Amino acid sequence: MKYYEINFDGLVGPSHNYAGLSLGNLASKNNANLTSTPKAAALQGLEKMRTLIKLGLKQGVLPPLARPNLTTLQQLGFNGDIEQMLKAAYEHEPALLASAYSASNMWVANAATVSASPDTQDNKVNFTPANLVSQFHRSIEAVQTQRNLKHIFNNTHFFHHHDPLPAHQHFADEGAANHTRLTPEYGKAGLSLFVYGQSIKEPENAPKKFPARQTLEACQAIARAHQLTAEQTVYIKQNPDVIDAGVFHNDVIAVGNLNVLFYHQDAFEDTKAVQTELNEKWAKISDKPLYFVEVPREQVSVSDAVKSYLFNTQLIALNDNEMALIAPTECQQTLAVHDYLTELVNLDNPIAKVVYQDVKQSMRNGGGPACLRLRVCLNEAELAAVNPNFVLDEAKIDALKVIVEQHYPETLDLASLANVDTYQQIQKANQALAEFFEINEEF
Ligand code: SUG
Repeated sequence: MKYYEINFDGLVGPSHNYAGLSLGNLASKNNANLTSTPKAAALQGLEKMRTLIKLGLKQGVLPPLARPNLTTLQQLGFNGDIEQMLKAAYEHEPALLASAYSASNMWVANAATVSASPDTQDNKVNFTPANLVSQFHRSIEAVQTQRNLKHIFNNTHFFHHHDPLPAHQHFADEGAANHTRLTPEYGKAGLSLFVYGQSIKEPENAPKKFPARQTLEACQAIARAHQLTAEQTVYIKQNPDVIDAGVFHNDVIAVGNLNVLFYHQDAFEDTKAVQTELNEKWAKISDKPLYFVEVPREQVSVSDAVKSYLFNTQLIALNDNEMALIAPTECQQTLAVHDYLTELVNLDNPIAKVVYQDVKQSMRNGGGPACLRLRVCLNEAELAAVNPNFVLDEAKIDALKVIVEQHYPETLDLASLANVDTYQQIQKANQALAEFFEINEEF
């Protein structure tokens, strides 16, 4: 049976704003309080989805979580009517209101870890929603994300849904952003690479400035729950220095797909050991070459990689022999990165093409093309079991564009979040999306 890697993109929600909420994410801090343009942000995301369809890939979509999250505000003791709640939260602490309003669920690379059915012992696609405990505004995503995933992948014959890991720093988990599948073919058992920032048992070996958002203990728990075999699982420690330089997820410094791992020389604590283990484990599953495409620091500094999001590119298969990178336009504008990419497509590896995509609105909050998508590997039968409302074609993209054009705010700043008119406009957009996706608005 044929297998596909399908990108499910997070649709940018109508409350997209810049609140500087993410410690360790340099773009989020640097652009705090900038005026956002939710309409432009969602349109940019939709155009990226269209690009993938035009390149011949199957494309899915995950709906934005309804915001503001009033349950969270109530839990924090903000009560009364809407107007009172919004005002009280804003006056007490604007960041709390911004957290309840955050559209951060658009970065669905952090929605869940997904294992493909050829890799799991129950031969089902396994999902574990990320608990996202490291950042308050993201920790409130897990409950709704799990509900959405169960609704979209709603067939127990094909899909196995696990609960998020316990909500504690010990098991801090940020989902697919720290998980990579290398495989000779989508339909064959592959290697699961779990990259972590720290082990709870080695606090001395953690980054000094910024939090490590993924623990080894979380990775191990997911591998156990998804019943991945030890021979096909590799745990890799991130270099703590790059976390302190703004690499808050592994997908800011590495990306892999099929038989290619594309990463920066400084990404991992011990690159040689990583290569050795991967080569050994790969040799047991395939005769095909495994490509390590390592970017030397002399050519691209960690700082340029973080600024341009060179590694937050989507590495996609165009056909059996060729792959392409979907890169943010910031890669074109960063000289060293552009020079590197021009050279890369002529080197001896399957990456044959770079497609530049404008996702600036998301980039300003530290989310590039790869943050905006959750990869799900599915065979034809599994794909047929997916709720079709979440599998896109260009006509559906056009219909979503109409909703965005009609209902999304042109601009938002933090003060406007406390305004009841803004609330009502966002509610209308939420309702239109709920109708389109046929989901309960409270989702
Ligand atoms: O968790 N930014 C997100 C960006 C997530 C990027 N995802 C991946 N690398 N996979 C984060 O830091 C900023 C929100 C704000 O500041 O308004 C934010 O949540």
